[in-house]
Amino acid sequence: MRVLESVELEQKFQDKIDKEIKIEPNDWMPDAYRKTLIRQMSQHAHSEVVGMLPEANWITRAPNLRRKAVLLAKVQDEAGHGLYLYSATETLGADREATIDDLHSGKAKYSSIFNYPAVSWADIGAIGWLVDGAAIMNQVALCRCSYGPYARAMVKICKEESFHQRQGYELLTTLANGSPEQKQLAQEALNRFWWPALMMFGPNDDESPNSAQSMKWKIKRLSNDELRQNFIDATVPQAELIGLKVPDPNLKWNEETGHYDFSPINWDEFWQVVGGNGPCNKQRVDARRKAKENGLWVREAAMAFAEKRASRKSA
Ligand code: FAQ
Repeated sequence: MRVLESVELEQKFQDKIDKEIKIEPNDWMPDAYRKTLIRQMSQHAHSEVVGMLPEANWITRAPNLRRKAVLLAKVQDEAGHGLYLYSATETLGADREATIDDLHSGKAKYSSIFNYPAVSWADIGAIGWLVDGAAIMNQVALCRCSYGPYARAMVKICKEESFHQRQGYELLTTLANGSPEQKQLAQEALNRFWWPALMMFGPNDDESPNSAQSMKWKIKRLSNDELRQNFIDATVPQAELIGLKVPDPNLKWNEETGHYDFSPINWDEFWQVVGGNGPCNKQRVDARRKAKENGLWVREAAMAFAEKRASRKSA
């Protein structure tokens, strides 16, 4: 009887998804749907927060006041994205503190890209152009995700990411049109970030264990490979427009498919980075752990204030 009930509930749930009706926090949902969303959304939140680190490192070294103000605003936006996403994850019953502890213990994943260092000012342009560009390609599809709070958070996030992508491209355009040394800096940044940006979309579809179910539940609308191809098709002409060369000898427009062909991705490198062995994994998690320790007095003071106010009200 109970098995029958759960089969019926699952069928009704899938019918809703098929009819494009959003799933809201108090609606019935299969445990596996809830778990998948908590996994993806918390990883996404962690990515936004860890993603602040490579860029924040350059705020004090921005070459002028305008660049500094823009970078500061961008990094603050990423913090805001992390907060929306942690809140959206809480609507599924996840405990925020436990989620963050998983990041700090090294248990939780976050995007592979943020384990690469930003070694020159041009890397700040490459991060905006390529990393935010790849993030938008993925997140525009997530605006149509079946889970309401995630889909709605994505709408605002995408608007801000568009500004980030443009500021990165504008920064690299300026360098590419500058002195030969500046152009070289821009080219080197593209060389460093191109392949890691392509890896952001995750493993190839036939190696992606979560994709089939996530597509059925309309959490994902486009596959990892489709999004990656769309990103390449959109980005290569942008590189050409500013006179930079994409570091792939096999990159070629294919008239028959209407897409660019490209070289195979180095998945060994990807799995090494995801497994904790990238150039900056340890540094990134240590920085977040330290930030939590340093903020302890603020949390304690806020709690003491809240308790005092509550006891005054009840007196
Ligand atoms: N890095 O079966 P799939 C940003 C893992 S936000 C690390 O294909 P799925 C903004 C995956 O978790 C960037 N791990 O997985 C910004 C899974 O492991 P699990 C973040 C990765 O979930 C810009 C395993 O591999 N965006 O950049 C990665 O169906 C600038 C098998 O993979 C999001 O998180 C990776 N790149 O598809 C901030 C978007 N790829 O969990 C600051 C939301 C895969 O089973 C500065 N997430 N893995 O142990 C998604 O759309 C999906 O989760 C994918 C992966 C597409 C990332």
